[in-house]
Order: sequence, then structure tokens, then C-alpha cells
Amino acid sequence: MVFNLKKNKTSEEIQLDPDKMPNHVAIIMDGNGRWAKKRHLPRIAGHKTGMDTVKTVTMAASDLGIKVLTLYAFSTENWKRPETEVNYLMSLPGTFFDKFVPELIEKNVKVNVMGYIDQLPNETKIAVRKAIEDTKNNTGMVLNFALNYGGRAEIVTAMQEIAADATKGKIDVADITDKTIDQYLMTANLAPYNDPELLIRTSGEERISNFLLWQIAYSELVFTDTLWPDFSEDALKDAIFNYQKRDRRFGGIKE
Ligand code: V07
Repeated sequence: MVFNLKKNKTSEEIQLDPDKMPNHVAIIMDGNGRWAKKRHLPRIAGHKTGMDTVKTVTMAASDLGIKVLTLYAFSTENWKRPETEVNYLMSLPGTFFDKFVPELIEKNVKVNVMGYIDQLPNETKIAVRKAIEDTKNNTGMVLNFALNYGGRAEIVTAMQEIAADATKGKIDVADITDKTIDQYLMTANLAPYNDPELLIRTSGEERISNFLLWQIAYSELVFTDTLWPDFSEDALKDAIFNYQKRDRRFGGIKE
């Protein structure tokens, strides 16, 4: 086997195995600020272009037959950023709705949002609810935004709810298993695709940063230096190719 060592492979060079596609792909969309800085643009220009990438990658993932695409849009820690940046980020679900939801409906994509939605500004909440409502009858890929989401907070909330239900006698402590915990996490409604087989982080950082914690127990992690606004259909295919190579290697041991 000759490996292609060129940094950017083209579509034609990436031969994906349709029988080994990941069902659930999760992405930490990092590098928007750095992309803008390189161009002497304000950080929000990076977020704006980053949103166009969300659309490109959503369409590509849907075409590849992926069942769930989870995107980390805003973390519970992102409130610490400058107010103007936070305000701009909070306007993006509304822009996204106006610009992209008609095309998502055409593509049969269903929007889901996980996170502490109640804490968002009113206009953001309205845009999020509209995106969910207008795509609720779609039966294709689920585009799952993590918005005001944190992995540890999610686990804390789930534990509180499990303890409350145990106190009420709704569940027996002795019956709590990993399946119980799956059912109380924010990914419960993605079943049977709760857990991503593949987690991608762009922009060269190699950390999880409080994204999905429980759900990535067995995920393949792919880190790429590409900044999120530069991420593309080919970059997604390359990450999946990388995933499939690893999967094959482990399969080979059993053969
Ligand atoms: C955000 C664009 C992508 C790059 C990373 C950060 C900035 C899409 C949404 C969104 C969220 C919920 C929803 C519809 C769209 C979004 C935020 C930031 C806060 F129902 N992109 N995007 N939300 N970015």
C-alpha cells in the first residue's frame, strides 16, 4: 500500500468505503478567530465565514449518508468572551435560519439543538425554536447544534435528574446502568446514534474542551490543522478516510 503524503488530497484521491461510514460525526469548529486574524479582519468575520462552512459541511455530510452531524457552536465557557463577540455569536442562529433553513428543508435535514437553551437571549431562542419547528418533519440527516453546551454540566444535570427520579421511586438505584445514563443525557433523542464514531477538531488544537465527554468513550479522534472557515467537503472526506484507515487496521488483526 502506497500512502499519499500530500497535505491536501482532492475528492478523486479520497476513496471512501461506503460500508464503513460513521453514523454520527461530531466537530469542534475551531480556528475562526485565527482565520480572521491572518486576514487582518475582526474575529466576527471569521465566525461569519465559519457559518457558511457549516452549510457546506452539512450538505456534504448529508450526501455521504451520515445520520447525525453534531457541531459545537457555543460552549458554556464562551460567555467569557468580549460582549460584542458574544452578541454577534448569539445573532448567528437567526442569520442561519434566514439564510439556510429553506435549503436544509429541501435536503430533508432535521435541526436539533442540545444545550441550556433557556439561558439564551430571547431572539436566539426564537430562531432556534423556529429552525427545529420548521424541520421537525424531515427524515434525513440530523444536524445537531451544541449551543450553550458543556459536557460536565450535561453530566451534572443528568445525575440530578436520575437522583430525583430515584427519590420519587420512578427508578431503582440497583437498575442504574450505562443505558440509564444514555437516556438522561442531552443526546438521548439521537438514539440509536447517541455516540459519535468520529470526533473532528479543526485548527491544530488537540483537546476535548468540555465537548461531549461520556459519548466519546470509544470515538476515533481526528485533529486537523485546517482552520474551520477553510474546512471543506474534501477535508471532511479526508477525516472520514483517516477514520476508515484506523478501523481497517484494527479489523486486520482479527482476520
Ligand atoms: C455559530 C458559526 C460556525 C462557526 C463556529 C462558531 C460560530 C450555526 C449556528 C446555529 C445554532 C443553532 C441553530 C441554528 C444555527 C451557530 C452559534 C455560532 C452560536 F438552531 N453556526 N453558529 N450558533 N457559528
